[in-house]
Amino acid sequence: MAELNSLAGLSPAELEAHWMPFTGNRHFKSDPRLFVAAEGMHYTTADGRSVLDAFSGLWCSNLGHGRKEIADAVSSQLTGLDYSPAFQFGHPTAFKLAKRLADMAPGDLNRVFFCNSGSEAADTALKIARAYWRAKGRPEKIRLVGRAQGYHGVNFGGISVGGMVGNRKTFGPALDVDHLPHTLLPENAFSRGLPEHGGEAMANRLLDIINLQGAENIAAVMVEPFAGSAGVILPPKGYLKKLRELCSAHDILLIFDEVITGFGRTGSAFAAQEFEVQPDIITTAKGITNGAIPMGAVFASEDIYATFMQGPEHIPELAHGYTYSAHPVACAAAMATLDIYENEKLFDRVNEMAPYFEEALHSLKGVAHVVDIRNYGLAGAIQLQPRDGEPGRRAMEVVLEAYRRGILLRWTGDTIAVAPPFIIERNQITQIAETLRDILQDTQ
Ligand code: PXG
Repeated sequence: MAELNSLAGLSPAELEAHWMPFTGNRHFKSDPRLFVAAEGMHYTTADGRSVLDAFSGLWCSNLGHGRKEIADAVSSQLTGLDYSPAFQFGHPTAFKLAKRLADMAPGDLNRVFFCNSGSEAADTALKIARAYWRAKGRPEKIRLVGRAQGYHGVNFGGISVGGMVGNRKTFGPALDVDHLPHTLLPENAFSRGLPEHGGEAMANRLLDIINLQGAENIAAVMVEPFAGSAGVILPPKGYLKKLRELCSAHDILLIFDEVITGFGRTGSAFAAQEFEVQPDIITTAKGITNGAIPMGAVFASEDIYATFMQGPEHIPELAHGYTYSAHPVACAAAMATLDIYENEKLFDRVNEMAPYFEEALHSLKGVAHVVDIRNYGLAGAIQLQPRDGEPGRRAMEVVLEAYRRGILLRWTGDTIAVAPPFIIERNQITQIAETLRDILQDTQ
């Protein structure tokens, strides 16, 4: 009976039927971890335990869970206008949301293209970048530049530009992309906030790629302002500014993938604002609807949009879009989400809590296995020494033990990532750090 309970009544056949994403299916199904409810900062597991969400689901539930305002908005949208064709017809909430997002975005990134996920946002942005140069009469500018350890989702453009080799190598030929080196430098270990060393030098590596391929062939550079999935790899001071400078000097579009950094994670609406660097395109998803309904959005500059607005007016200027682009229900969820960010001043709250979060994470310096700690805003990572011959195992064990002790974290390689909802309280931050300290001390 107890076992049935902890499986939420699922039969073995039901457990088997679901091919889970980015999960060791056999490992998971031998000891499932099931959530059956969520409210505020906590999940409830199938065996009735309360688990503190220290990862905002998967970097998306920035407002915490069970927000009634979002549920109400979704519900009334569903009964009012459940679906409206995405092509050739529109519905008002899409336009209202786009304007509201444009007002939040840095500089003149005023044109918003909707999709349903971060992966779709990435591929949309890459296609816009290539089509932009073609529309400008420079069709040879098609090459794309990414960065080692970058993550831009799982579609073909994203895995090509992305620099997580494990996500690409089993899928055959990807696009032919050049990659900048990542910015995780040993001399920056245990930096608080942006690291001091290597910013300009790492950005200047773009010159090697330009020399190799010719700027006249390069459409865009795509990076995350800080790399999230790879374990919160921060840009050293000056790095993003230098990248911007080089891209501008060589007529290369700069795309920021803000799927994680967008909507307040850094303490500003977008990392572009926080780091004072203006990209040409921003991709977003996740926090745009608090994770409650799938949605992504790509922000393009006035120049990019204007460049497309030529040719016969009845012909689509961009041959791209999804059945569920600007889905009415997602738009309603996003509007309600933006209301909450605003009404509860939650980006300010990130700034308020960030120093405390930083202090708590860095208090783990010197604890067994810890070789680096990184943080910015309400994002942090604790990197462990891998166990000999078993890379990734130690961090996995720590995260699974944390789950048993009532805290949801995430591991990537041997790094433990922390990214709590913005409503987290100080005592909960302390609870995360102290639980990790205890577990690390007990871990082989
Ligand atoms: N770009 C970035 C920067 C991301 O972080 C995506 C694109 C893809 O988004 P979708 O919605 O297609 O999954 C992401 C997703 C982790 C983790 O553990 C990170 C992501 C997803 C799941 C887990 O850090 N990022």
